Amino acid sequence: MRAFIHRLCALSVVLAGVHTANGKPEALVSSPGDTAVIPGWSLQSATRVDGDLSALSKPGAQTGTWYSVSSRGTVMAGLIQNEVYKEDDIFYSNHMEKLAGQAIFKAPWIYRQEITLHPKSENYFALKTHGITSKADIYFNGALIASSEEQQGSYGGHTYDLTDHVKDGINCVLIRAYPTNYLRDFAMGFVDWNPYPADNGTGLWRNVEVSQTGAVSMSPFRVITDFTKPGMGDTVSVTLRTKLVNHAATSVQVTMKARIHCPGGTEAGSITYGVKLEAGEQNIASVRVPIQNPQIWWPVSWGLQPLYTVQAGIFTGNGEGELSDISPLQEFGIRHVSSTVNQYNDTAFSVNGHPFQVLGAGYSSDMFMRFDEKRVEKIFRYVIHMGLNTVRLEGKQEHPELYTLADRMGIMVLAGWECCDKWEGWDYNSDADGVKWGETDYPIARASMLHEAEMMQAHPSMLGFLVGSDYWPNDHATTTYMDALKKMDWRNPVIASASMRGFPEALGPSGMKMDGPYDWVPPNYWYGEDEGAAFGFGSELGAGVGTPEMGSLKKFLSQNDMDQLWKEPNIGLYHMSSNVSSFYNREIYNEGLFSRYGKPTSVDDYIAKCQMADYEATRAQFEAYSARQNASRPATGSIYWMLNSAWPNMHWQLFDHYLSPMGAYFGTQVGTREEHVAYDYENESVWLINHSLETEGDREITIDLIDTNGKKIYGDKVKTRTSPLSSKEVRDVSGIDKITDVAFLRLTLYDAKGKEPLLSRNVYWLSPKPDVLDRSKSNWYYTPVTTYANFSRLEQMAPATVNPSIGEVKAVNGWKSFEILLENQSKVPAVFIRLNALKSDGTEITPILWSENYVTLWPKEKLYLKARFEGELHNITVELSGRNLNKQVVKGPK
Ligand SMILES: *[C@@H]1O[C@H](CO)[C@@H](O)[C@H](O)[C@H]1NC(C)=O
Ligand SMILES: *[C@@H]1O[C@H](CO)[C@@H](O)[C@H](O)[C@H]1NC(C)=O
Ligand SMILES: *[C@@H]1O[C@H](CO)[C@@H](O)[C@H](O)[C@H]1NC(C)=O
Ligand SMILES: *[C@@H]1O[C@H](CO)[C@@H](O)[C@H](O)[C@H]1NC(C)=O
Ligand SMILES: *[C@@H]1O[C@H](CO)[C@@H](O)[C@H](O)[C@H]1NC(C)=O
Ligand SMILES: *[C@@H]1O[C@H](CO)[C@@H](O)[C@H](O)[C@H]1NC(C)=O
Ligand SMILES: *[C@@H]1O[C@H](CO)[C@@H](O)[C@H](O)[C@H]1NC(C)=O
Ligand SMILES: *[C@@H]1O[C@H](CO)[C@@H](O)[C@H](O)[C@H]1NC(C)=O
Ligand SMILES: CC(=O)N[C@H]1CO[C@H](CO)[C@@H](O)[C@@H]1O
Repeated sequence: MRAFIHRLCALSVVLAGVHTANGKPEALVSSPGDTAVIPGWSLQSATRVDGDLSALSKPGAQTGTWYSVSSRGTVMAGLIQNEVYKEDDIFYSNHMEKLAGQAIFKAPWIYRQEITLHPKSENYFALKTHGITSKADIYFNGALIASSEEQQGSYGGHTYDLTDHVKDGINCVLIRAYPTNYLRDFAMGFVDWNPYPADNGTGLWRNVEVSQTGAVSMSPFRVITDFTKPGMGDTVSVTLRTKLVNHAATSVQVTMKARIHCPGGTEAGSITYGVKLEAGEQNIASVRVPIQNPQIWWPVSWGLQPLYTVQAGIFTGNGEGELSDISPLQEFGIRHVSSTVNQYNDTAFSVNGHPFQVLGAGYSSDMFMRFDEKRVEKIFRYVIHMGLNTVRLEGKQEHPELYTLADRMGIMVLAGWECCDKWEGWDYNSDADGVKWGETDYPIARASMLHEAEMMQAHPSMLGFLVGSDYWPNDHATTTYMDALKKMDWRNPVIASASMRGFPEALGPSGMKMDGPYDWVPPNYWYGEDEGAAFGFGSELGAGVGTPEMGSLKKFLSQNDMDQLWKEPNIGLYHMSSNVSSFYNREIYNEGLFSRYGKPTSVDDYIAKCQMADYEATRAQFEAYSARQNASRPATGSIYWMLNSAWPNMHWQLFDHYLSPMGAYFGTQVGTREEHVAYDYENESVWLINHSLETEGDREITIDLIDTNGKKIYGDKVKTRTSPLSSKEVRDVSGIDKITDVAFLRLTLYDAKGKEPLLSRNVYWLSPKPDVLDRSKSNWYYTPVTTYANFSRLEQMAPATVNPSIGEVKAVNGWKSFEILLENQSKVPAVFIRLNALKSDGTEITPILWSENYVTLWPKEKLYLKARFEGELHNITVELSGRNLNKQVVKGPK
């Protein structure tokens, strides 16, 4: 609090908007068709603002002591931007706890900005919001243009007419954002993910825009195509729709002229569309354009992502008159997405006519809703590099940029509303804490759905929208959502909820299961027949892993916090889920870890063991779902809970907050491989997995089982054939019963023509008996284990000597890459070798794309690994560590 007041007195930033070279403020928008984001704001707590807001919303008021913040940002984001709070500090240990419950966050906050406009007669001005948390009063030049009755909800986007209030010269926008309660308001809560931000996400988390038009304005285009699958002929019909509004008090004749461009930039078609609009009339302009030899958009693993664009202007008269408005440049793709609920009531998606098995993970926004497009791009690169094809957004729909990135990168997006809180406060739902919906809530739900559907509609990356999460919307809410989606020409699947608890008649069964696990289960769990095991569609599930490596832990945990990790395995931890949740401690995880890998002897030993357990866990989940992609009850999809965290966290992530990949990441990367061989822990057998689309091929698989001394237990070679999008069990693994303590199983997959290329190589550590699950005692978040696998023999393994040699650095397009050859010089396997590339100052290079990591080498085996990263880094080193290896640091390429 002291820091807070100190900043208040010290700051005297005046945001005066954009200036031209001659010092005169430049108009934010100056001619019809212009739309501009209000570029920044002055921010202050309402408790520190004197006088009435109407007066304060007139140009010239003094806001010199206010904070200067970006175009979009919650209150906490703004305070961090102004260094009232420092991210490194509040994310450290439990420092954020002291922010919770402060009175300043219980009061409204004011965002204010002056903008220059030069109105002309017959021009119209509008203010566009895209959601303000939790609700807001909006003033313009002294007038209240929208009250908090109307401007409600994080997704409530509205357009307000400013025309009568605009002055020539300086104008002022002032927004009072009200504090947020997740149970009462349609906001973006974190439920049990992490501690809540002190402001509950209050404020202008999205941009506010001003637009200038002639008499007629147009909305962004919605795009509909009749494409369903390749081979339909050489023409696709594309229908483009936009809402035209006549703001004038007289009728007008207008003409819309649009151009569609091919991915390469050549023109694919054009439209001229004339219409007469009566005074105040709204009209949906709908035009069809044939596109010859269409270029089809594919998810990243199946092909390219060609994107077409459409943009239009609207002119008065028959097209020769004045420009009235311009639509935003809209990218779209030609592709088709559908879903069915199969005979088992499981949802199965198709993309371009092919069954599309979802291998995905749950995305989280930043805790303070900060959005950095570059960061999201890095996250999406990791998604692709891990072999995932989908992200699920649960109630965190983010900004249009996220969908554009997904379109360009070929990642599918399953969006939807948030679980629990206000969003699921339907009268029938006795499980939800949220305030029950009343009559005034449905218009907010409608505005939210309209706005988000309009934003998402044209994006080829959209796989579907889930109108409920843990629970399904009641009938009134279902109708509200469905009407809004229809109005926005929604063309993708709409799913009632992410669970099978029930469904509204209008939508039918969701076909998605939410039966856990969320906490630790052993790898063989996934090969079972219950709950989250590999059948049907798991909408959010995983073994709850994602432990960061030491380098990251030291950034956010104190020495005491780190000691607690292994010395007090059952204690609640601030960097786990929130303190009211079942996932506040690591009790279940730690019991499994200590029993299977042996009691840790230090924090380093604890983290090293965690990495092995995490790797096993994510690999098994994705392998089991892949193995059963065409089983008699197919595994149609799996969303790992979760992809990333809102802040530095200990679990539910595949890489950490600092974008450092760890065991959970590399287990996923193996488990999702396009062509793969996997071990079925339950059936003691080998599966051949194929996620690719093309024709059949011959393959050779090798199976090797050795003990901890490197002695052979079993070996075999299998020749087989493979077909697209399917998996089959090819051979039992013999010798599991001959394991005395721990054995290593290596599976390799080669092209049948010869040894190279190696398509997949996969090493397991196995104990004579797998873990024994008590499936009758499963609950919503895990299945208990009665007897654990025993890997404690790993602690007494003879040390291995591994000789690394690093090759030349290659630089291409701002990226650098190098190869590293690992060579095991010993007679014993070298177990779970981690490579960590460091900058010259000793800090970890992140993000980094390793071809694989945490590898286990056979005696005398050689293996090449590749690393790729962005930027100009010199004098890097690579640190090598492993289960039975002394840590060594190798000088990297210059
Ligand atoms: C945030 O929302 C929770 C309900 O989910 C509420 O208990 C808490 O008081 C809210 N915080 C603020 C600052 O209003
Ligand atoms: C699928 O769901 C419907 C509706 O609840 C139910 O009637 C039917 O029995 C279910 N089928 C199966 C195979 O579970
Ligand atoms: C849980 O966290 C809240 C908010 O930080 C705090 O007020 C409360 O005392 C905590 N409860 C427990 C049991 O630690
Ligand atoms: C899955 O496809 C493979 C062909 O690659 C086939 O051998 C196997 O029988 C199929 N599985 C089922 C259950 O149909
Ligand atoms: C596992 O093996 C059993 C017995 O051989 C067989 O009935 C079952 O179908 C196998 N399971 C799978 C998933 O292939
Ligand atoms: C998977 O199928 C594709 C197309 O059938 C083929 O090109 C590829 O070789 C197959 N992969 C495996 C592992 O057999
Ligand atoms: C686990 O394995 C170790 C080494 O092989 C052995 O000494 C120990 O008794 C085993 N523990 C249990 C509970 O079986
Ligand atoms: C790299 O190391 C060499 C000495 O080995 C030194 O001369 C050079 O300045 C270093 N480069 C950078 C960028 O640190
Ligand atoms: C593939 C291979 O055998 N690599 C080396 C393993 O280590 C021994 C030394 O112990 C070397 O002689 C091998 O070349």
